[in-house]
Amino acid sequence: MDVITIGESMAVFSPESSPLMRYAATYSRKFGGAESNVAIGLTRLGHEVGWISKVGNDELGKGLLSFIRGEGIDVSQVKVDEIAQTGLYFKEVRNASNVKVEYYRKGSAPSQLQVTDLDEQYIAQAKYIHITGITPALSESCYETVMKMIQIAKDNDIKVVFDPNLRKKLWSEERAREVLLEIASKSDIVLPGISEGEFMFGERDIESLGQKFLEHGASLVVMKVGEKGAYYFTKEQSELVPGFHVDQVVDPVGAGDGFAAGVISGLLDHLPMYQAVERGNAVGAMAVQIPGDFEGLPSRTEIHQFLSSTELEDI
Ligand code: KDG
Repeated sequence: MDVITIGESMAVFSPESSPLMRYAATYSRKFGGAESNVAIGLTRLGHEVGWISKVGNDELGKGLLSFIRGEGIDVSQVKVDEIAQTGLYFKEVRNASNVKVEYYRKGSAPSQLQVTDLDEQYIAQAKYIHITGITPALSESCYETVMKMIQIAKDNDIKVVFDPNLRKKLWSEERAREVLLEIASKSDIVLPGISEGEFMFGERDIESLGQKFLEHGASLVVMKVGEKGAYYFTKEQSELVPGFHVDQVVDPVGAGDGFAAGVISGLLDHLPMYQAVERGNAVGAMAVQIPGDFEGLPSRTEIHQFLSSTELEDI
């Protein structure tokens, strides 16, 4: 197993008959969830991934689980909760910088995850665990489960990759800051956006934020700076890896998950840091060109084609 992640996936409803949720009478139904998006991205790039979660004993939960299984992800650790339901969210994309998300997930099946749902032997097979700041926001038991998973990773010399994925609708700012800082201090690799860095450390200077994350405990920080690309920071060096030009951003939701999948894939392939981050940028750029949280995530062949076609354009 290359990567194991833990988190909630939901049914995603997007307005169809009007671009605005308040007027739409018909909606399309897709699936989404930051951690399963990353799992799908990694699997399409050829890696072996496990996803730990819960779904409700309902039709959307069944659909969701068989879809994720169908993508080739190991779902042997996904449990069915007999009482709590599968969560939903509604997503309205007006343009690249104006996306509205409304959640119907309070008390959902994944928010019932508990420490006892973790199988240490299963987690111990991974090379990396992937954690986001969404899962600990779902409930106190989810917070405890995430912290236990990090502890298991540490006990077994597994690297922890952390994407803060700040979701202010899910918890108070005070609690969010406290937990995101706590998890960052226990992570090897942190993948923040610049606004998340500012939220956590109260400043926006990229270089100094990178150093703050390193001092806080990470050995690698990769900070996303939108279409400009991403900076990586290690104790030895820091560098900007420029992003790819995208003609039209159709749906920005899931770009960060694509980025995470690309970077982790590059690390698994032992690419030099610049190329690993470039793979992250490329997956993110491909993800935003297709509607849906993960639909645009590329296969290994597609990412190679994308990278070689942009090299030709540069020449
Ligand atoms: O990063 C994309 C995710 O935000 C989306 O798929 C849904 O997991 C989700 C969330 O909690 O917003």
